[in-house]
Amino acid sequence: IKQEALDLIAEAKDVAAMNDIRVKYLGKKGPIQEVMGKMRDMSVEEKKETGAAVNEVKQELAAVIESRMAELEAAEVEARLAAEKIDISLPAQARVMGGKHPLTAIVDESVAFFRSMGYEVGVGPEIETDYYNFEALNLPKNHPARDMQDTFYIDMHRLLRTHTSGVQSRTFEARSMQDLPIQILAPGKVYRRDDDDATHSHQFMQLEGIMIGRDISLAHLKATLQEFVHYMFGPEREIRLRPSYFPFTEPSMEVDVTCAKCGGSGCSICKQTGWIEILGAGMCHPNILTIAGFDPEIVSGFAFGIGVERIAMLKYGVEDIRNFYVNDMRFVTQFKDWG
Ligand code: FA5
Repeated sequence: IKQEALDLIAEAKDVAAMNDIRVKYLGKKGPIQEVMGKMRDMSVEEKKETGAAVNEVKQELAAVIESRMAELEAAEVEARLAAEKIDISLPAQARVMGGKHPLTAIVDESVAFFRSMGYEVGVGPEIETDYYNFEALNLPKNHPARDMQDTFYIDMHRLLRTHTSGVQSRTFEARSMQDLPIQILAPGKVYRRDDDDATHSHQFMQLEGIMIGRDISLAHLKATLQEFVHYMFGPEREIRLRPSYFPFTEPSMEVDVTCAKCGGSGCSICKQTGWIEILGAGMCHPNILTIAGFDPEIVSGFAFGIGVERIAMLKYGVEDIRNFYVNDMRFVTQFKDWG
């Protein structure tokens, strides 16, 4: 029995095999236990002799099994460690980093520019009241100019703001003569019931700029916008002010920038005019200042509303505004390193 067990032990390759051998030879149903069971019927003399022999075999086998088991266990741990070893020479897996959305990049750049000119950043709610979006901006109910911006109404008094100009009314109302000059830039989303096409979206972004103080003139407005355009598009780009109409500014104007593609000579992008419209602006209407409690004889100011998508389309050469909103990774990842 002993030799048979020792041969098997020598052959065993792993801890599991050794366990089987231990159970087979030293377990309750093993041959050693069987011999010990038979000892009951033996004479005292035989019992003594057999007992001593069986015990010796049992102890020897137990010792051999134990030491072989320890060896095999150590070998298995070693093998596991070798297999798990981290290879620090392997190249690291590159982490996929996100990037700024092009519209966020334009807003951030604009905020940096206007901050450098002394503007603070303001915000207004996207769900606006009829009062701040229209009435306080010189657009009483039934005013025909309300149709200029087709509105998503929530109920009789609340709507999704159609422009960021509500921030004008809120700002003027919250400030007084002691706060002059007031310079605010308010970026944000706006909503209109426009049909989506290559240049119109039912949800888009505007940057509202407001400056009021003493002796603020159209020259300040023009210089501010010219500087902004140079900062955004480069020093060779010119602007022109075209007369327009907004109920909250007088005079009102639309501002165009020279077309980058043709440099002003006319092409398909600028519909042969050489110019592209980017924003609406004007001098604050005396009624607006009066509604807000400022004396228009002493205080004057200007405001402008820039279309963020328009700027991004011109700057990055994007031909369809809807690209900004469909989250196609092939489109957005192009701007990853630009912001
Ligand atoms: C306004 O919204 C005025 N509140 C701007 C203003 C502010 C005038 C302060 C005077 C003083 P307008 O509707 O023209 O104006 O919109 C301003 C800009 O938003 C446009 O020049 C254009 O760039 C952009 N815009 C207008 N409608 C859309 C649209 N559906 N999709 C994308 N951009 C648009």
